[in-house]
Amino acid sequence: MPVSVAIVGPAGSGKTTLFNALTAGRGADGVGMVDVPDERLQRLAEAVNPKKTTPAQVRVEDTPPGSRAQRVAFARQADILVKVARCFGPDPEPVKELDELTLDLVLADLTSIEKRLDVVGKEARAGKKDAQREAEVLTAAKAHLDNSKPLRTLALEEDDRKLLNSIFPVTLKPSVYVANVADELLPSGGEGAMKVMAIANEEGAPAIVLSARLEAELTELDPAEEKEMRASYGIDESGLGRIARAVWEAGGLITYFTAGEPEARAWPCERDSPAPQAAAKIHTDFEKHFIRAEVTSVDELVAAGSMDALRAAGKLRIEGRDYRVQDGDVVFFRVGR
Ligand SMILES: Nc1nc2c(ncn2[C@@H]2O[C@H](COP(=O)(O)OP(=O)(O)O)[C@@H](O)[C@H]2O)c(=O)[nH]1
Ligand SMILES: [Mg+2]
Repeated sequence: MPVSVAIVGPAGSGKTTLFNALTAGRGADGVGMVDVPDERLQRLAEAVNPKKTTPAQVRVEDTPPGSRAQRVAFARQADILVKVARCFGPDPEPVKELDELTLDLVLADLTSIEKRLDVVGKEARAGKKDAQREAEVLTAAKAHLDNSKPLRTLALEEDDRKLLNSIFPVTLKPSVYVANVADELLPSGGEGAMKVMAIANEEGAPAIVLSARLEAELTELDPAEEKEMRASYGIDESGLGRIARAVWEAGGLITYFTAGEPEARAWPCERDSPAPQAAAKIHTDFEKHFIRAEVTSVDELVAAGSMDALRAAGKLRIEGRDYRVQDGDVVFFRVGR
């Protein structure tokens, strides 16, 4: 399953424009699969010369028109939220508009928590095992939401956080903030962008400054023109590249690679995943049948030219099931059957 990203935010903030920029106009009905640019995969492919090169993908969705409830439901089905704030045009009010967005999401979680607390509260009073702790966590979460704060900013132990999963909390989702600014304010973005970054900082969420309209226009140029145009605005990386990195950071993801003759491929994976779990990204059976991982780095593989050459030289690290796969690892999984 690819990582799924929902573009959310107030009306007129540039969500659809950003969607078109990210999908280079190839999305349909507000949904698009987007290849994540990664120079490491390119270098690997040049060295290994595989038949096929497969980048990591994200599924990007634009908020469909609809009621507030529908917009919340839309946000709820995504893994990661990209929150777009309007910092261009007349009288931008990014703080007010982002607060309103947060409030919509907070109210949705509050409603779910109240319903759940009704049930769990009764169970706790009846002495049902585990209900006591869940009721406590829900009560703390409710108090936090009552203060208009997203659950993201409530300090919770991992086990307690899991207890909240039953309500599918939308304010617990990782977020990336996008300050959508007028292109004359690039690259810094000016006052509006500063305010958006301050909001992001408070939540420990990454923030990006861009002009969605400029990004959309840039997708229509050939690479050389695009690069030159970007440079004239003082930007050295595409909006897509920057958003992808922010999504990885917010979502706690890393990328590892496989590089064989048939295919060189980038695999998104949760940070700190043990090797068998990382292997399951390739095939679910790989987790159960995991034997060992043979590991190197992109640079070493590029220098050697192939996994086989490194193996023959005894330069592949052998790692067991406790190994945590790292960002940038190139891995060959040995699996049994
Ligand atoms: N100046 C400027 N206008 C933009 C930018 N991004 C979007 N817009 C304009 O803002 C309006 C609303 O954009 P849209 O993407 O439809 O917003 P949505 O309602 O959030 O989907 C459109 O007229 C866009 O052309 C931008 O970066 N700069
Ligand atoms: Mg729109």
